[in-house]
Amino acid sequence: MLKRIWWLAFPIVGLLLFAVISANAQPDNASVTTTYAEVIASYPHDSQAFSQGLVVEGDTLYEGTGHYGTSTLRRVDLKTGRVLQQIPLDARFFGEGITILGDRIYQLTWKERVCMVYDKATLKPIGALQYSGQGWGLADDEERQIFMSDGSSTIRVLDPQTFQEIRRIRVKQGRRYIDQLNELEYVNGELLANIWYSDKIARIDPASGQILGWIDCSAIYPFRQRPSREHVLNGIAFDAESQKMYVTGKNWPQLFEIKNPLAT
Ligand code: DDQ
Ligand code: CA
Repeated sequence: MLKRIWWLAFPIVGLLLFAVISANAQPDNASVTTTYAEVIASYPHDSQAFSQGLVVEGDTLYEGTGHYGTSTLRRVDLKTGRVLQQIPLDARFFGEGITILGDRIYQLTWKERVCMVYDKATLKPIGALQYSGQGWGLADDEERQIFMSDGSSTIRVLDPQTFQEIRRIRVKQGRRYIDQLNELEYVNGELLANIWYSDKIARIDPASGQILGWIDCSAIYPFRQRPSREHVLNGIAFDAESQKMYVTGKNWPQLFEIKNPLAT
């Protein structure tokens, strides 16, 4: 009698295991939606600019550009694309992401582990901060946190004064890590990151690191029209006042205003 009951345990344990495993393995696309970017307007953009960081305030763009020897920080008129002012970086530096917090502009360098700090009004360098590893994208929450990507699936949250790490965000879709996170923008409580060599923008929950959705920009400047495969989408800018969102890329001839899927 006891022996017969014992054999029953196998299918029961198996069934239980199956239930537990399938409950945990949430499908990668659970509640993750893709929005296709809709172009509202396009403006000229300096095709010499290897865009690495983009911030907008009204009709003024701030742009950081890359490559050794030609990296810059520039103030640009959004509508005409005209460069109003620019500061060259030290030739040893490969310029990366930028962000503006208060009256300071921060600009990362790719492998040089130096973040340049400038006075926003004059673009004069006023200091430098140190960090470890690579520097790719930069953004802030307009309060007390700086977000920094480095090409991995991890985003560092930094103290704006000291660049000390407060915490890390591990970016995941379901249980899959999403890496190659590049230029960043903080939009209405979400963190946006474009993915290197793809035309996609990830919408990230800064608290959990979970992907909330994707913005597919592949139709706005098709790959086949680009002179080089390095000319990737890289640059998201958001103007909180107008709720307008802009994107451009490395050496793209245009900057696009796209419909903001996160508009309030
Ligand atoms: N990153 O922006 C993705 C971080 C780096 C892009 C660098 C691509 C250009 C390669 C040129 C190498 C020159 C030493
Ligand atoms: Ca940005």
